[in-house]
Amino acid sequence: MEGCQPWPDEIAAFYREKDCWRGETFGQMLRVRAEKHGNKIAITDGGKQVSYETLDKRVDQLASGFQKLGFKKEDRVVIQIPNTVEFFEVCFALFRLGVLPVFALPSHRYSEIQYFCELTEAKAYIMPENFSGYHYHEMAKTIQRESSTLEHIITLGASEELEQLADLYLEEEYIQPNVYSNDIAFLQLSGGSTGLSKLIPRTHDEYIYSLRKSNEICRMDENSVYLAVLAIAHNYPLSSPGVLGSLYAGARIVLATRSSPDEAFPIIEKEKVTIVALVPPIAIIWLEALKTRSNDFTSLEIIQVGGAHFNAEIAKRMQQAFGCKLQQVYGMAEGLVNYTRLDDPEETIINTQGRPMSPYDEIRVVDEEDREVELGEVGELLTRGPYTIRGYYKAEQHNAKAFTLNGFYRTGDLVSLDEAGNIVVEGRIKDQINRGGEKIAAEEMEDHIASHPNVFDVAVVSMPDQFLGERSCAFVIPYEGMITKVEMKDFLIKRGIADFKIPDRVEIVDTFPQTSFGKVSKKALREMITKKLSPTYK
Ligand code: J2J
Repeated sequence: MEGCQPWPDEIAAFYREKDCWRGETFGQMLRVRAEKHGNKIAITDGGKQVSYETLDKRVDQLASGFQKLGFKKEDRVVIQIPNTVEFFEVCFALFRLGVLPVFALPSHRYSEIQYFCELTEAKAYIMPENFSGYHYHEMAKTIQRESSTLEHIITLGASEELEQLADLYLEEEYIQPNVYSNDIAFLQLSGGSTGLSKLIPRTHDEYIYSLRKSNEICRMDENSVYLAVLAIAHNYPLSSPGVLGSLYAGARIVLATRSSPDEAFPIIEKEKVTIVALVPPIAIIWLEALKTRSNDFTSLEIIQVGGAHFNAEIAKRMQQAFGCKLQQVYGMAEGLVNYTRLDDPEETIINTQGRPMSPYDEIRVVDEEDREVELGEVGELLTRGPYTIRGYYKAEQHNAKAFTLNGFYRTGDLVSLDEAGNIVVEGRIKDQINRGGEKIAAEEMEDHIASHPNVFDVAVVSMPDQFLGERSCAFVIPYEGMITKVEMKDFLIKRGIADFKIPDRVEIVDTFPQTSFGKVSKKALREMITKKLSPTYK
């Protein structure tokens, strides 16, 4: 497909020969599950229960409606759908037509959605009427007015002006195009480090392989009940093993839209949840909340924690407090996912981020000259394998830097390996802030902030935070006087930027410290703000 790097033939042949890629597609996978599991419940969404059979049928009805709108194979559709049944109906309807969903997050706003629509030349944008206090319709209309490709704006809610998803479930037959397992199934978002998020093309073959391996490691089967509290468009709750792994296993998904103990704990008890995926800040809240609750957690077998650094002391307490297995997950939307195994020694589960899920994952830990470092030493992690991309979507120039000549993805993460091959994430070289699992590309925010009329120069860095691990701090050199955090926030909200990216702190300075090459020293800026925040952080 245009803009996507094809897998080299001999490598694709190798992964097929090794039975990693089995020729399955998502559309067909759901059909097979529906035939097998019939009226077994696939998704519980509040009071709503949807069986495998019903899901499959609704997906066909929607595919018929989408085809009638003119959606064709290889079209792109930006979807911004919270944790609801519609997420699955829309995704699988698009999969069956060979149309690519682009997975925006509910927290994205004008600037992100507009960019995804423009970059992918999206034919449609599907969003809720409102979610978490935000109304999406006005933003959608503005984006459509400015776009030359967006033919359809489809709301999950009610509207007289916009098309309504509810009207698109048609009983009519539709023509199912040939969708092949090596076709691109969707575009996932990268956390981003240089400029705006890059888009990640994933094929049916490789993504389904990652689900199968995840299921094996997490022992997912028909009896599993997966609770989704994180936004399921994100790669981690989507695929590690996440909601798609659950469907692959014939398990049941329970959807929640909030991760608070008030919402999640009673659900775990009532629905007899067996596995849940968390990011570290939520794990901390759950651990604290346990002190004052008496919910029954006996069904819970695995709590996964991933997406950002997880403190070892808290990991230890977590495992004891919930009386179930803790699993650390270190993954990336670009591919490679590492898990601690359920039968690993406690030391490994607490102190490491696990090891690659596939025997065909290749990892190298290298120094600045791409030379492998000694075992136990820290270096950048490079990886390639049966479910790690070979290039971003429409990003040739960036790809030349983000991948080695022989196809290894440069993760930008600093790691060390132990003797058993477990990875410990030690830091990163990419210019990104990991705010409790939500990724912020420093450069993207710098570009936004630099457009403020009173900003002469800006540098965005991470600062330590006990709860989120990191927060973002913008060092600003103004033309004159001051810029307050409130002023900055108002300015950025008006530009339409996801809330989590807005700097948590603004520091006004006269100059930036420089490296010996005359570049802004972000290391020195991080040290400055860390020192200022002491005595909490030494
Ligand atoms: C430290 N840093 C981590 C961890 C990710 C499973 C789990 C997570 C993601 C994800 C994912 C970390 N400790 N346990 O896609 O399928 C940081 C690293 C990594 C980046 C990727 C999955 N787990 N990270 O978080 O694409 O810096 O995917 O390169 O959002 O998050 O972010 P993302």
